[in-house]
Amino acid sequence: MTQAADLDHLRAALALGARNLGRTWPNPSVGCVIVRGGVVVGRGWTQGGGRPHAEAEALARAGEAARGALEPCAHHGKTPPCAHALVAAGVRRVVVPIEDPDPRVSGAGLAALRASGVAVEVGALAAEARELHAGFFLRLAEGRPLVTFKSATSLDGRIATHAGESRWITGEAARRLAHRLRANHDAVMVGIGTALADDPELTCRLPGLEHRSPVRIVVDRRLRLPLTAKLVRDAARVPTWIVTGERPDRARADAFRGAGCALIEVAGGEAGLDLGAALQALGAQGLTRVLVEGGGHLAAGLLRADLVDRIVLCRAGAVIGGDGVPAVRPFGVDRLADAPRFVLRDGAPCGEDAMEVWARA
Ligand code: AOF
Ligand code: ZN
Repeated sequence: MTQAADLDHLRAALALGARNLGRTWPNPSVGCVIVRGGVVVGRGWTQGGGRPHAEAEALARAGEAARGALEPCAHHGKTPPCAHALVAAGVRRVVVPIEDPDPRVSGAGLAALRASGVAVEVGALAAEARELHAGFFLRLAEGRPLVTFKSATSLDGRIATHAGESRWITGEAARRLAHRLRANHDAVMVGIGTALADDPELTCRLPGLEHRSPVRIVVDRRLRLPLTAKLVRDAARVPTWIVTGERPDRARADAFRGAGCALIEVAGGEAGLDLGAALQALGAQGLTRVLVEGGGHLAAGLLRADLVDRIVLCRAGAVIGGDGVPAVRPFGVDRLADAPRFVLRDGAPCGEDAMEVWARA
């Protein structure tokens, strides 16, 4: 029977797992707490690059009764499987919210534990765990990363005035939130329009979290990004991937590669790149969580193709009016029934602004 104390430990394990979101892809970021006589004797979470696993980390700090936050793996990868390690350590009872959907593990980790006489309980806090691992699950199920569109807008959904002035609509707290989001995503992606207009760095510049900058991706069908762009100039330090059309100009492609950028070629006609194919290609690279920071054309394309899973909005108490630049460009919604729908997951003040998190209905 899962008890109230188990739930507390599971919550702690989920919070430990959340620490390394954005750093473990293609692996999930798992947390594990080892409990002995009601006392936490070991805590662990998946390490950068996906290994060691959470259980191995927690066991290294030892204990006798375990509560983990995902089914312990059962396969032999680069490290021995966690299920065996838990048995060998004398763990008597394992509490996990969800089974691991990875076909190498699914059910086998729990079966291995049960076969060794370990009590196994599955299902508590399953919704929370599914949310934590939503990117990992989606990539396994559909081959693409979870897509979160983030925007900082006026009350009426504008990101700049008609004259192009955009700095700053929202305040300092919203900017910090944006950098935290960069830190817990595998990659941050913008369209070429934004890359040209803003010359962004797209790094995480929170004090102490500079090493958590994600992969930076520009969707640039015709390779219009200048080689002098900040994203290209420091591509050797922070990975920069350019999603472009098929058979790009050879010399230009070589110049980008020479500067340290990776090129990902996807199909697409005059209407633009096939964004579904682009996301499949990013999933094939191992990405599980992509943060889209705009601009309005990329957001519209993704929404039109029903490829946006979460929206994080920071709204400032300013009204710009209809001649301002919209966060989302037109994407051909004629009937309300065709509008992508989202449900509110979270909402809170963020400094002077308001923060909302929406999930695809
Ligand atoms: C766990 N604990 O902390 C994580 C797990 O490539 P490998 O050998 O590292 O294995 C990757 C798979 O292991 C991954 O697809 C997922 O099923 C599981 N991740 N399992 O017991 C962990 N990160
Ligand atoms: Zn493992």
